[in-house]
Parts: sequence; C-alpha cells; structure tokens
Amino acid sequence: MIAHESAPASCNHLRVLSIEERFPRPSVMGVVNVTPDSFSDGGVNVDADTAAASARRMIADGAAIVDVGGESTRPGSDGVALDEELRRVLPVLERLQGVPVSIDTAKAEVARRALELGAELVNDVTALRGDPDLAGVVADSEARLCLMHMQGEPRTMQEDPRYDDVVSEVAAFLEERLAAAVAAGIPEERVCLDPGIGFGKTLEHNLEIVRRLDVFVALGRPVLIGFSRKSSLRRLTGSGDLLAASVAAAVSAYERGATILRVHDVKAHVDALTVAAAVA
Ligand code: HH2
Repeated sequence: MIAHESAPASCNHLRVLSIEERFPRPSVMGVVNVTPDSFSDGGVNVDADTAAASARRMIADGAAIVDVGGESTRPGSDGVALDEELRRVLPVLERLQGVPVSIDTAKAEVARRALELGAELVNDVTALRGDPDLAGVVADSEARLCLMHMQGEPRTMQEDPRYDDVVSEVAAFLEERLAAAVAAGIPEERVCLDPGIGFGKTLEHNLEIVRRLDVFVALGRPVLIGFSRKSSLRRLTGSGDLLAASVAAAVSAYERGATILRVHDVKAHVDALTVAAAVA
C-alpha cells in the first residue's frame, strides 16, 4: 500500500522540471565563450581547461547554469563550420560533467552531442529558424530551450535595424516561434523566451524592450535577458568598463519581470540580484 502511494511521488520526481521550477527568479546564466572572436571575452577561454575552470568558478559564484558557445554572434561576424564548432565546445563539455550546462548553438548536431554530454538547455539565437533538424533534437530529448529574437543575421544585423514598434513586433515573433516549438513536440513548460538585446536593435530599441518587459512576461513563459557588456551600454555611458552598466541593466530587467539573466561577470550580478530580490 505504501509502495503504491509512493509510486506517483517518485514518478513525479523523475519528471523534467519546467523552466520556472528549475530557474527561480532571478537566476544567473554565466557566459562561457569558447571563441577567438566574441565581442567582450573572445580568446579568453579558447583553451578547454581554462574554459572549464572559468565555468566552474561561475557556478561557485552562484550561477544557476553556464552557457557554453563556440560560435560568436557579435555584429559583423560570419558563421563557423560544424567541425570547428564541435572542436571548440566538445572538450569543454567533456570537462563539465555534472555541471549545469546550456549549449549556445543553432546547429542540431552540436546540440545533439552537447545533450549527450549532459547539457540541459539549448540556447538557440535563431529560435529554430537556423537548422531544420534542431527542433527534433530538442523534442526527442529532455532538454529545455531558449528561443531568441534576432532581426537579420549577425553579419549585417546592426547596419540599420528598423521597427514600427519593436516591442510588439518582437513579442509577436516570440509568440509565433513558441507555437512552432510546441507544434514540433517541445513541451511549452521547457521553453523560455528572449527578446535578443543587441541582435538587430539600436540602443533605443534595447532600452524600450527592457522598459516594456511586461509585454514579454505576458506571453506566459519565463524571459531571459542578455544585456551584459553589450555595446549599447558603452554608447549610453561612454565607459570602457561595462561592469556597473551591465549590473544596472540586469537589475532593471529583473525588476520588470526577467527570470534568467545571461551575464559575463557572475559574482557581481549574483550579489546585485540577491539584494534586488530581497527588497522586491
Ligand atoms: N547574446 C549573445 C550570445 N548568445 N543568447 C541569448 N539567449 N541571449 C543573448 O542576449 C545572447 C545569446 C552575445 O553575447 P556573447 O556571447 O558575449 O558574444 P558572442 O556572440 O560574440 O560570443
């Protein structure tokens, strides 16, 4: 009898946690770019041991997850070939067994290999528009998914981004991509949404997105924001050191409803968000 009663509970325990359950507000995602050319930390983590050590440091500093990426999406960048992306990220993922990892990729094969190595989230800046096989890879796994908005492609996206109303257009896009993900068999509760700060957006577009973040929260899925070290902050402050600006942007986004903050400087963000959450 007791065994029967406990059976549903143990089944429940095995259920994949939703984004909301896995990432309480606010949660920090630490950025681990294994690239020679990322806009703020390119070249820092090209060596797999160094990258894995910095990922572990981020978790020790309070990150809920680390986002490992082998392809820079900075404005003006070209894509990287599958072989090269695998060569960059696999040795790092192999060294991060047991560490909570997200894979920042638009390629199905990179995601598949990363999930085999224990990644729990696929962060796709193309929102499943880049590789037709990626939705199936996520649907066939227990992975969570981040769908991000980008206008255009990294090579040209900052040339002259235009919107009639950036907030309603980006929200409509995310709503449509969420429906596409669900239609492909990915459970809605495993998906989070990201308006894509800096991806085909001016400084004013980025600020308007954070100002009206409630519109994205109203879509019903947790919102991820990555404002850390982005060039809009330099444009706004004129400062070379973007730490304080990044922290302020993350706290502003959190206060308007963001759940996951994607950041480079984990400790400063965790401390700031802990205080912001305490007074919320
Ligand atoms: N920003 C970058 C990369 N991936 N993913 C999500 N979901 N949201 C973001 O805002 C986001 C992202 C760009 O930042 P970074 O990884 O530091 O630079 P690069 O693309 O040059 O590697």
